[in-house]
Amino acid sequence: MSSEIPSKKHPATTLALFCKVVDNYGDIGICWRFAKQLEHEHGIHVTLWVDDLRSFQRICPEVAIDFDQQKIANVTVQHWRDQDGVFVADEISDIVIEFFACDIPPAYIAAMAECNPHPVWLNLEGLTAEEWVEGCHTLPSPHPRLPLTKYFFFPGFTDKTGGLLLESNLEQQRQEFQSDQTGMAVFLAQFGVTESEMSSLKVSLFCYPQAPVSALLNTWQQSDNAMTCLVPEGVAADAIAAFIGQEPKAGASSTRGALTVRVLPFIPQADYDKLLWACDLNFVRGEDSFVRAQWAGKPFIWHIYPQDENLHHVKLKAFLQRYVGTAAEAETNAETKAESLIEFFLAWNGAAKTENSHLPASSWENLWPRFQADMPKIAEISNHWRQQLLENGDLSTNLLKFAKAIQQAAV
Ligand code: TRH
Repeated sequence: MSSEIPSKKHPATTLALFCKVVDNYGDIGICWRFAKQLEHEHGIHVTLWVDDLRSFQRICPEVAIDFDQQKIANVTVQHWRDQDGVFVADEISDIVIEFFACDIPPAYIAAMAECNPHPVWLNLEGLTAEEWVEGCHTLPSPHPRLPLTKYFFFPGFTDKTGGLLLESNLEQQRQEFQSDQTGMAVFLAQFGVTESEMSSLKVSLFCYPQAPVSALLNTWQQSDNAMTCLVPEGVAADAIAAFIGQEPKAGASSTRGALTVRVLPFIPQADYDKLLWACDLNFVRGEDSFVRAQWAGKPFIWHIYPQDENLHHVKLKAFLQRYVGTAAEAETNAETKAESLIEFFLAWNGAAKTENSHLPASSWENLWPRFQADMPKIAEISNHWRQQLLENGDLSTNLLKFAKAIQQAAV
């Protein structure tokens, strides 16, 4: 190598994270959380390359959509406009991460090959509880032409995977928030939640449009106890509009029978955890909110991202197997396994009994009281699960450890 080629420092201090927003908020949601943690907790200088600043702005209002480059929370945010561009070796980060196998610009890859040593190149994959992930985690994939190797890095639920994103102070923040009743009331009051609603059964609702929301709202309306459903603007819009009888804009609300539905503004990501911590039951979806609900340790229902040929049902069942199965195994009394939780997960995702079939309204009326009666047991399962996940370490730390091992092996 020529002496003009810069030598990279050890340990790694720079990292480029490439994020293509496929849809919704999960891609940027995960990358933003990850970038901030690397920067703040590990002192890594992160450049987050993102192609869709508008989606980013929805979860992080500080984002300016017309800047090519900006610094937010110390992270350099680079608008990734296209695959063009000219790159030289000294612009290349020590660690380069493609999120969800997005293709990074060819000139960037060519410049990576010019670096000495080469950067650590990782493909950060999507989360699934399926067993095959353990066999693929950290597998190398040599570039067909260039002297570069890309490694697969899988988040996951076991110690044979990369673990889950978790900030080091999250647990402490959660405990502080939940032990401060006044603070929690102030947080909820900003969304119009009244004092009597504070003491009702509080539910946050985040799901895809296919979820059987109307049937559930109808059941809750007839519940024996008061319930408050907090739903961010844009979520389950048709069902919410039908319930409240008006456009489901932030601030809109309606009470029918035992149920009050309140439409919240879409909350900045930093506050979304607080909503999960303040509620008794959380409906979450996709990947990032799903993981946050697990750290919240409250009962939750997951609406999985739908995939062709019901592939998502396989993933859903793989998760349930681990989540309910492991928790039940750990108990001496196998009765702690909550059947109603499994039933709810499957029914909410159209995976009950025959594939793709949603439960008829009468079945929700039967399922909900059983689920509600099981909630203390389900809360125990959630807590047990959270403790177990903590033992796998967190994704950022695990990934940096792996990157360091690759760097050391290359020296
Ligand atoms: O938005 P999602 O459905 O995102 C994704 C994408 O569809 C992606 O393509 C797919 O691969 C992935 O799911 C599985 O759900 P998710 O992952 O929960 O991301 C939502 C993000 O939005 C998360 O970071 C939390 C945040 N959020 C807020 O900041 N404020 C809110 O009010 C809500 C409801 C969510």
